[in-house]
Amino acid sequence: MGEQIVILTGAGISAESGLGTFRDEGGLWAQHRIEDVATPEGFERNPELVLGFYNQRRAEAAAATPNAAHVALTALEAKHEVLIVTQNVDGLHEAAGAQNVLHMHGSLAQAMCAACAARWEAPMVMQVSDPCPHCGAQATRPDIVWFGEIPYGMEKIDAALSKATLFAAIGTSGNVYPAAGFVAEARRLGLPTVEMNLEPSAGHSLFDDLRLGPASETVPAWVNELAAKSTS
Ligand code: BV8
Repeated sequence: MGEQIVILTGAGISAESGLGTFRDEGGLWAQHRIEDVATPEGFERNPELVLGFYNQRRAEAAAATPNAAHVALTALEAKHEVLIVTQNVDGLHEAAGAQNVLHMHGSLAQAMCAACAARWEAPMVMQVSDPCPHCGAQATRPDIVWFGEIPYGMEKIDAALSKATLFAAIGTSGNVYPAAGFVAEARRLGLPTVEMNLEPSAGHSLFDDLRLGPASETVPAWVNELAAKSTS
């Protein structure tokens, strides 16, 4: 078997599939205040606004198709042990055929009940009046990790990093923790680290290898390089 690779992806890997990033020019945080749409307090204050924000993104994500970067990562799984830890809430890694994907910030495809914590497949359009299918409370929300909430899969991510041989970060600005801290953990473990991004991230100096350009170019090139190495 080849390498054991942990790959952190962010909004940049889905940009060429037409989905907005957060902090780029005209990005989602230019159109909405984080505290209004991506915090539990914002949901408490105005659930219609928040459900509307995620309904819009769910529709956009459903209409998007994986790009060459998502497809290239799926090809990696054939030769290497890969865990894709995505901060993204779209389903494009799965749509490209990736098997081992961990949505640490949740997923647009899932809904949950703020009253009983039950989870189910989200309808395309969520309404405040929707009753929870399990307890009947009108407390349904997107199964998304908002600021101040605990990301999913942290133990699994730590375990994967501790036995990894390579860490890569693709299309993430490195602003949001704990995801932005994974590269420091990888270095502490002595792993080689590579970043693929349109611009250097906030943590770029922690990466051994920085490949600038659109993910649809840098990711297939990186995957081909790994393939060439593992056959030599
Ligand atoms: C937690 C919801 C405790 C889902 C999101 C002060 C200091 C340090 C930390 C904190 C602090 N104050 C508060 C915190 C904690 C806080 C945090 O980090 N705040 C930041 C802003 C300072 N974090 C939290 O609250 C987290 N929870 O800490 O709990 C804890 C900690 C550890 C263990 C247990 C408990 C919860 C964070 C999750 C919040 N939810 N969103 C949604 O609506 O989508 S975060 C949001 O930002 C998204 O999830 C997104 O994934 C994430 C990161 O954004 P990026 O993916 O990086 O996207 P961005 O636009 O920023 O960058 C795009 C990149 O792509 C750029 O680099 C660009 O150049 C590049 N790009 C663009 N086009 C392309 C491209 N690259 C390649 N090709 C292209 N074509």
